[in-house]
Amino acid sequence: MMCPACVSNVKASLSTVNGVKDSSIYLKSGTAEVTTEDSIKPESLCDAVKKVSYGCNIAK
Ligand SMILES: [Cu+2]
Repeated sequence: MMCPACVSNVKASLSTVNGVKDSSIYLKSGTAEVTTEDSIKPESLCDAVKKVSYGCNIAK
């Protein structure tokens, strides 16, 4: 993630995942904090991010 456009791309892709309630993207650190329902696996979030061509690592 390099610019605000990337941030909105990632945020938009996360919001397409069923069960995602909210997300905050931090451009400086290149990280995202996502609030989801308990049934959502981090992998599903990464898949969504990768679909829009960004890298993804699960931080937990
Ligand atoms: Cu960008």
